[in-house]
Order: sequence, then structure tokens, then C-alpha cells
Amino acid sequence: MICQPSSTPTRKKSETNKNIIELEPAEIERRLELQKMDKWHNLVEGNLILKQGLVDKRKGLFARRRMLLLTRGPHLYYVDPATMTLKGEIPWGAELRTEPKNFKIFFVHTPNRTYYLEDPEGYALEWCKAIDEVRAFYYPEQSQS
Ligand code: 4IP
Repeated sequence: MICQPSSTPTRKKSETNKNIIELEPAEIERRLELQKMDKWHNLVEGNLILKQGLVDKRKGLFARRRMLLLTRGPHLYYVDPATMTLKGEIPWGAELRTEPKNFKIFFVHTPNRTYYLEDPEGYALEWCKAIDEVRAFYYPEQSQS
């Protein structure tokens, strides 16, 4: 006899409300241990990766495909996935702002530069939401306005 669950499993309220940055210290340690086996770990200076994904970073006429790594710290590193070299990072600060243009394209504004990013998979809104959550955590006063 096959037993069917009596009701559809639902996520607990605490899980649905949880964002990517509010983690208990033990959870951070647990995830860092797992991350040590990840190929990107050595490129993020020991910081916990909160979100990662391939994006096309446009500068001038050309775009370069980069692995974008949002970490605790906070940091937004970008890595050349072909050579596995860290190419740079988007400088964090209270002034950093995201701007989704459509499902693929989003901007990250910093005081000295606007980064033009394209998520070929169409998760630009998720990127903006994740970066905004991290910003609200590290710069709560600036995020309220
Ligand atoms: C490069 O273009 C790449 O877009 C670089 O990105 C970018 O550096 C350079 O800008 C730009 O000239 P080419 O490869 O066509 O030469 P990446 O570092 O990801 O390879 P950043 O890191 O600043 O976007 P300059 O202005 O930094 O040189």
C-alpha cells in the first residue's frame, strides 16, 4: 500500500520570510565548511557566498562573461570563469543602488561607476533583490529612505 501524505507540505512562516543574509553564526560556519569544496571558494577571500551566477558585464561596446559572487562582507566579486581569475569587485558602500531594467538587464550604481550587467537566464530581479537585502543588512539606515 502506498501512503499518501495527508496534506500538501507547506513551508514554515519563518522559512518564507528568511532572506539570504540573516544567518546564525553556526549556519555561517556550516556553510563555509561546505563552501571549501566549491571551486569559487579560493577566489572570495574566505567570505561566505550568498548568491552566484553568470552575468555579462558590459563596458563600452563589449561585454565579458563573468561569474558574479555576492558574499558576506559585503562583496560583489567578478571572476573570469574561463581562467578562474578574479577580475575585480564592485565596490560596496552606502551609496550602492540596484536598478532592474528588465528580466535580464540590471544596473548596479556606485558613486564612480554604473555597472551594466545582464543575466542571460533572466534572473535580474532576483539579483537586485539579493543585493538590496545585503545592502539593508549592512547599511540599514541608508536603506530606510
Ligand atoms: C575590458 O574590456 C573588460 O571589460 C574589463 O572587465 C574592464 O575592467 C576593462 O575596463 C575593459 O577595458 P576588454 O577586455 O575588451 O579590454 P574585466 O575586468 O571583467 O575583464 P573592469 O574590471 O573595470 O570592468 P577598465 O576601464 O577597468 O580597463
